[in-house]
Formats: sequence, structure tokens, C-alpha cells
Amino acid sequence: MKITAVKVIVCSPGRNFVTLKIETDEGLIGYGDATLNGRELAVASYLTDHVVPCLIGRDAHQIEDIWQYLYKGAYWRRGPVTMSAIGAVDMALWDIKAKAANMPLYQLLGGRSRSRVLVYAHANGLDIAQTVEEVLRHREMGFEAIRAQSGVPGLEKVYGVAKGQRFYEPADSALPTEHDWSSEKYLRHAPQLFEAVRDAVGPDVHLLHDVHHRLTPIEAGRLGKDLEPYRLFWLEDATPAENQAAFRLIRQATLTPLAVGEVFNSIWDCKQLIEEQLIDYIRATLTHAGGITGLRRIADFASLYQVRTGCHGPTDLSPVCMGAALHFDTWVPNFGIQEYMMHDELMMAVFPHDYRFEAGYLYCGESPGHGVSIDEKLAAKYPYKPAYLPVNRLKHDGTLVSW
Ligand code: CS2
Ligand code: MG
Repeated sequence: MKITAVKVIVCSPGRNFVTLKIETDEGLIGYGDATLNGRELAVASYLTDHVVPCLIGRDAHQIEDIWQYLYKGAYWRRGPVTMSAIGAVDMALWDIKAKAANMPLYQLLGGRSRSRVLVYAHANGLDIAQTVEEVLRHREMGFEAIRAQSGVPGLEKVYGVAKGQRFYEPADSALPTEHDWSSEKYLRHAPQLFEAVRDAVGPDVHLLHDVHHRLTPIEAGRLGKDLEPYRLFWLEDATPAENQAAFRLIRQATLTPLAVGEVFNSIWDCKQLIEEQLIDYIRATLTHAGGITGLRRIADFASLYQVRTGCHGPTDLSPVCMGAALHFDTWVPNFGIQEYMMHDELMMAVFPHDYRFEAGYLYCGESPGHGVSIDEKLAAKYPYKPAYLPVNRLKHDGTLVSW
């Protein structure tokens, strides 16, 4: 089965998405998500200028060989732009292979390991009271796992909290906006937030929290320890993870489970974290970690160390990634949880899909492939719009820190 045409579709139905469409001489079409928030056009150009010409005429069935060709063959390995491009190609080829087999994708991966996919929602509030209210609202919607983020007294804007929007969109401006930060204020506030949230929801709801890479290892250890009474499901990105050994210090300080990996794009980014059992959940997902082929390697390796998956699932990955991730989640033996930030109605209309949410769980569809495509006519009505993630500066002197 030969690849005959490959198209890169950039659209912005509320936010930017990059979608890859691969066509074959047997009439089968596959879709992949190549969205890299704030750097969308770099991946689109990488695909159009450097990858697409190499794909035409290749056998669409040779997924592994094409993966190696794009990974090793480029000479320049890894990195978010390259791996998002490879991720999209890989996702589209698995879509095609599953369609050729006339099976839902999870069947090709090895079949169903579970009946449904546990997901966590985002509850964001400007203060503790509003966050508690949001957590309870999500509980009523049926969620069994909820991430709680709150504004911090004395800080203007804080990660995860947006004023008056139904859907939180971090890429909020045509040029990066500036947020301010104080680890001291945050470290005082976060335990108070979780005391209130745990008190309101009781013991049975899984609670999660994202630190978004903002603390030093010793501060992260302190936070994990202070949050222990509230029994979090996980504490995410407590410190930047380029230095994987930094997590040894956090581990020594706390029994709060740790999750890392939404910015990772290969197994090499998390090898030590996994091998030394410094984390409990690996957050990499299909688009940024080289597709099914890349993520499967990470998950299999993680399973040796009882590290479970917790795939990144923000709105800045398209429903194509979510659809494919749900097939992955349905199969992967060491599944932990799936993030579900929820796309709005327009985004869901641009990407026809067969997955569905019901009472705290997502269900992948049974149609052949990964079950998500793109309505190109509708997508064309929403052209690319520059949008960037904010940057973060220390409140007292303006030093640039992790956002
Ligand atoms: C976040 C993301 O989902 C998460 O846990 O950390 O929303 C992240 O900020 C965005 O994906 C950045 O593009
Ligand atoms: Mg995160």
C-alpha cells in the first residue's frame, strides 16, 4: 500500500492545531496530530519541507521502518519539533493500518486491557472558595479524578487560572504575556487549598495538582511533604526534569506520588526517572513523544518499574491525539489515568470523532482506525492565528523563571 499524498492542515477553531493527512493508493486515509503549542508553524514547515517529500511512494504498512527513517535518517535526533512531526506521521500510519485491518486501533496494539479509560478534569478558581466550587461542579459531572489549581493571594496571574472563560487556554496572546511568581507565597497557599478541597469532597475523589516546573527540588520536597495529609493522586512537574537526578531529593522528602513528562519527547528524557523509580506516572503522550511507536517503547520500559501512564491531554493537543491516546490507554497494561481538558463544541465539530465521555470515563470508539478525522471545509474557515504561552517572572525583581 503506497503513500500517494500527504497534506499538512493548519487551522485555528478557537486555538491552533496542525493536522497531518496521509492518503494511500488503496483509498485509505490516516490522520495524525502535530500540534506543538506556540511553535505550530515550525512543525508544519518541518513536515511540509522535509518529511512529506520523503513519504511519497513509501509502503504505508512499514510503520517501524518509516519511524526509524525519520528518527535516525535525519541525523539530528529528538527535540519537540522533530518528534511531533514523527508523532503525527506515526499516528496517521497506525490509523491507516487499523483501517486496512478493519479494526479499531486498540485491537492491533494487543486488544482491550480495560473496559474504559479513567480521566481527570481541571478545576480552576481565582481563590480557594472558587476552586472548591469548581471541584464540586466537576464531581457532579461524574469525574472521579480532579486536578485543582487556584490563584495565589498577592500574585496577579497564576498557571491554570483564567478569568471568566469556560475553557482555560494558556496560549492567551499574539505575543507572550507576563505572569508574576513567588514560590514562598505559593508554598504557603497550596496546602491550604488542598485542606479545603479534601474537606469538601471527602476521601473518595482522586485529587491532582500541577506545579508546572516552578519549584526547586528542595521546595518541591517540602510541598510534597506538606500535601501528604490530603493524599494526592499525583503532584505534577514539581521541578524541571532536565536534571533527572534532582528527583532523588524530592523522593527522599515525600511519599506524595509524582508525575512528570508532558514536555518529554523520547525515552531518553525519562530513562533515569523511571529506572531509579523517581516518579510514579509518566505523562508523555503520542503527539510529542513520537506517536504510538515512540510512546509504546516508553510505556513498556516504565512497566518494568511499576511506573504507570498518565498521558498529557490538554486542549493544545487536537482531538486526533486524544482519539489515538484513548486506543493506547485501552490497551496499555500499565495504564494510570488520562488527562481530559475538554475541547469546546467548535473544536469537536472540526474534528469528527467517535470517542465519548460518560460519568468520569472516556470510551474509545469501535470504528476502524483511531476514530478521529478532520472536516477540512470547516477547518478552512479558521486560519492560523499567532498565539503564545505566557512567560513567568519573579514578583520582587523580574527574574525570568519557569512558567
Ligand atoms: C498542562 C498543560 O495539561 C497540563 O498539565 O501543564 O496545559 C500545558 O501548560 C500546556 O500543554 C502547554 O502547552
Ligand atoms: Mg502539566
